[in-house]
Amino acid sequence: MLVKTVQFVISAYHEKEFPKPLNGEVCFVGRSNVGKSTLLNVLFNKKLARVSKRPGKTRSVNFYVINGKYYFVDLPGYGYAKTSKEERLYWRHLIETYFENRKDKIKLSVLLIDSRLIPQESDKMFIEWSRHFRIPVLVVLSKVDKLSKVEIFDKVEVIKQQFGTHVIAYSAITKQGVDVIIERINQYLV
Ligand SMILES: Nc1nc2c(ncn2[C@@H]2O[C@H](COP(=O)(O)OP(=O)(O)O)[C@@H](O)[C@H]2O)c(=O)[nH]1
Ligand SMILES: [Mg+2]
Repeated sequence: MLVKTVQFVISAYHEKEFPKPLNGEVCFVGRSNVGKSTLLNVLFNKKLARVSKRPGKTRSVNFYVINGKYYFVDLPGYGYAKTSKEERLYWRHLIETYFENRKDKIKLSVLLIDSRLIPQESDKMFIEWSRHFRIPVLVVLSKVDKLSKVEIFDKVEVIKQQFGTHVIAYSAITKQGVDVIIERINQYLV
């Protein structure tokens, strides 16, 4: 079991509110509505993170303490079309500050990509950013319950070629891929 205990710590709207780093953090990113909060709840095995029907609602960096010693960090969704330029710049700033201040503590960033959408420029940017900070990236293709086996296979190949990364096909509904995600996070945390 990856998560034995979990406590919500803070929704930080400003970097000044970030809690002191712990010696091992995993961050979760992806455009809004990709299924990030849902994945966190699957990993927590309880409904702690807020799941919303409408995209673009989370602007905060949410910190959860796992097993009393690690942070799981829910970063704000990026690249949502209806947000203003100022907001997008502020998101970027928040994430960049989080990375810069804690790069030695962040063991893995989990990037979620919606299997029904074309990968975004912001997804690519995020992978390059992580590489710059030498943070390993785990790419998770979300909501694959909406796709056929062939479509999933094709999508995985497209992402592999575009981003040069391994991809895990995942669904919160069928639980496909959950064991692999947990296994990979475990590997990086120890
Ligand atoms: N079909 C399907 N829907 C999902 C899945 N994961 C999340 N959702 C739905 O997608 C919407 C956004 O989920 P949420 O976790 O709030 O996304 P976030 O904005 O990335 O945190 C909600 O309506 C979820 O119920 C999945 O694996 N399959
Ligand atoms: Mg969310």
